[in-house]
Amino acid sequence: MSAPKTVLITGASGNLGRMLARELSARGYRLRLTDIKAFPEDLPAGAKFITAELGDEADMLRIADDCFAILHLGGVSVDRPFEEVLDPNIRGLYHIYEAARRAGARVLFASSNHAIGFHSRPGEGEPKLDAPGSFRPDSFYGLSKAYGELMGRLYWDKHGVENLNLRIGSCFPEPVDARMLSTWLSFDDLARLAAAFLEAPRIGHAVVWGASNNPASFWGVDHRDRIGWQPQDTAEAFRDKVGQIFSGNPVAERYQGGSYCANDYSRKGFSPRDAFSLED
Ligand code: 15L
Repeated sequence: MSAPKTVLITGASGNLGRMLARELSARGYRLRLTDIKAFPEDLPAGAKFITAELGDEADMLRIADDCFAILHLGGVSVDRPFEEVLDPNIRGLYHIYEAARRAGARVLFASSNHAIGFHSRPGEGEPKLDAPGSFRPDSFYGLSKAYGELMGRLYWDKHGVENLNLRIGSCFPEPVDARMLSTWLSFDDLARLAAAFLEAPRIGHAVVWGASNNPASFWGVDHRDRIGWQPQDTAEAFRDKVGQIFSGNPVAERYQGGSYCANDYSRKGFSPRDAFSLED
């Protein structure tokens, strides 16, 4: 039997990192976990934890040494001011890709719907947004995710570092509002995607929408066939519970990124009725 592959998970102490550590440990992977915060529970079998900052290049190169894959969940994961995003998400991302290049590792980048958040939500019968569509970041956080995806483009084209950019919608135990009937990604679907990513023979540079099998999804085609992933859960099961929970903000309700679009919004003249003039 061949030796287990070593997988590095950054941002391992967060909700998604802990869940993936448990799931991948159960699937027999040897895990290296890192975060700036201590791992808040018992380490799963076969896992080693190292406290480190993404902004520290030497640490990142050392931690990723010999890894087969990096699941990069680390960094700022919500809408924050530019200065807070800069070091972990911009400089840190470069360290992750340099580490992957030197280790010969593939990268699963936890991108976000906020890289495209200023696309309008499709109405009934209107076309959904396809993955090759344009970036329309809704925040400095979303902008850092667009940069991360383009970093993956560069490292594949120039260095052959394979990468999958998962544009996560809303990955929580359950949807909590009407928007998440479109954007929800279940923990189980994410775990199945991570396993498929690790097993796929060839990925290249791929972009996949991180949402469960939601009929109300905003999103269309992507590269999921490259890893043979099909989500099995659906937000529709929660429609009765959350289908009437709206933000009350017209900017948030118009765009895919929701409240991230409305935060700090200062464009003059917005009214839901003239929204079409805002497309360009
Ligand atoms: C994200 O990118 C965030 O990490 C998460 O906290 C949610 O805000 C999610 O997007 C979302 O759009 O629902």
